[in-house]
Amino acid sequence: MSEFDFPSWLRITHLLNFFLIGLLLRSGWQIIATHPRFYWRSDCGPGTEWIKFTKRVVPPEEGAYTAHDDELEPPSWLTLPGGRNPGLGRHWHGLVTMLWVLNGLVYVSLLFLTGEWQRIVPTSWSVFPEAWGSLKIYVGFGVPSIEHFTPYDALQRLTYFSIVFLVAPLMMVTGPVMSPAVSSRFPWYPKLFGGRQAARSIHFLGMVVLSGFILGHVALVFISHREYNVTHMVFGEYDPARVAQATTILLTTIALVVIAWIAISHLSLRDRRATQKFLFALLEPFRRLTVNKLKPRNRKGQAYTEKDISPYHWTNGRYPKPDESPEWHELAANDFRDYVLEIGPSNDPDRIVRVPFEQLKALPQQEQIVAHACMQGWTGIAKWKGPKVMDVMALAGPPPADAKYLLVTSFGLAQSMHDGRPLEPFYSCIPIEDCSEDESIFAWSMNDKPLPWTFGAPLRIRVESYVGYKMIKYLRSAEWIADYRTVGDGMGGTREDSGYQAINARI
Ligand SMILES: Nc1nc2c(c(=O)[nH]1)N[C@H]1C(S)=C(S)[C@@H](COP(=O)(O)O)O[C@H]1N2
Ligand SMILES: [Mo]
Repeated sequence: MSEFDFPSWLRITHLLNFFLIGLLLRSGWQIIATHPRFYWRSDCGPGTEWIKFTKRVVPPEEGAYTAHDDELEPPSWLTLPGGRNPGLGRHWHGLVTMLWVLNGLVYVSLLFLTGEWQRIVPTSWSVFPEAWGSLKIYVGFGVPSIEHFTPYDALQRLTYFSIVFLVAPLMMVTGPVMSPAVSSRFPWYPKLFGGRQAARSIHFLGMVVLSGFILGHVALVFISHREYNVTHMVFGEYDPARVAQATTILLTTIALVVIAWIAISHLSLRDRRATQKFLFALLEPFRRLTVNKLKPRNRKGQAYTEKDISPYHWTNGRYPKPDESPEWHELAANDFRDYVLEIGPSNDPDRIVRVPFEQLKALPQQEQIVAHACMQGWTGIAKWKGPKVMDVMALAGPPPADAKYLLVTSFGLAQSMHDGRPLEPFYSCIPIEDCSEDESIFAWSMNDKPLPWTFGAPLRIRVESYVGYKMIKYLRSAEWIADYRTVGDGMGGTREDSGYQAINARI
């Protein structure tokens, strides 16, 4: 009936695609659950969402309700891995993206190498009227007759072409906008899509189209010429004698894939630390080859201007409670005039250098209007000012020869821990190369005013190629260390220890 067969490479990449896309959707939904709101504007102001998946109302006062308070806890049958595990969801999304793109490249390359591309690439404008004809038949609950399927009918060809050559690439180009390393190196890139939130919304809409396609596609396999479809999918050829066998194999395969999707969620949760380490080890080489090479260029490119500054800026982490840090409150009572930044080594109090607030402000200052991106998905644009991290650290002398990371700690405790342990002081370890970036500063000013309490008073760190969880607020001390594995649980910071996130926060 047709010159096209269903070679084994086609059937294998198709099955792999089904398995992988399920993992992509499920880990994507996990990420959405951390900030179930979508915007076109980069402000993310409450009430400016065009769609949201939560009924919670955000009070207009910044900091009264944190993004962390807004997180949902999706079930493991629906998302990967389920629960409040955005860190693991993000690792999975990254890993599966790479596998899915690789599988897609194999599929598309073979499509062109074998000449089979004509099965899905329309070669005549008549595909539009013909597809319209098919659509009318389906809408009337009919099925186009079998002669049209050579091997696909016009509507199928048009749909498959759009999914493979339009929707999938759109997902691939909007995904990297979420990476602060990418968008601070190429500030023009998010603008191609109307900003980071618009790109995130487009990514979301692409997901909706893909999900709708999958549902319709699977349904039509069974509704429209089932015998023809199932034997092709399973055996590679139409064989009326083996329809029952093909149907059984197909349904069993679908059931096994669904079981595997859910099993992977449960396996990931059995030992979250092991999952975190396993996925980190697989992803880190890729990050080293790509995003690690990108240094921010916001300031030079003047990515944002005063008028872009967000009227509402989400927050995460609250200022210390009085009983958590009486010290911080004492300093706050006097507008932090007596604040000093302690520059380690913390194990040798005699060698700690105490830098008074005035001295920090007297160093050369750097100002930058930049987008802060939380790994949950929200952004806020603000103007930050302060001395460069390396200039401040130099006040205590050159870094020791074995210095590889800057350990920064804060006053008070984390707002919450992802694994239910008692609250710990918020800390982070930041590689020395990233501290040396042009835009890495200790900020004491936000939008031309001293840092408000909510946003980290009196001092916070900014590393513009990172998402938010590395940018410690309420800074108490900073010290060079040789190895982050010697601090806390040894994962690189509070969110890494108890939220299973990655020390490399460039995506
Ligand atoms: N001390 C402290 N610093 C912190 C946090 C925190 O919980 N405690 N949260 C981090 C996270 S996850 C983000 S996104 C940013 C949020 O910064 P903002 O509240 O100024 O918007 O702060 C980071 N720094
Ligand atoms: Mo965050």
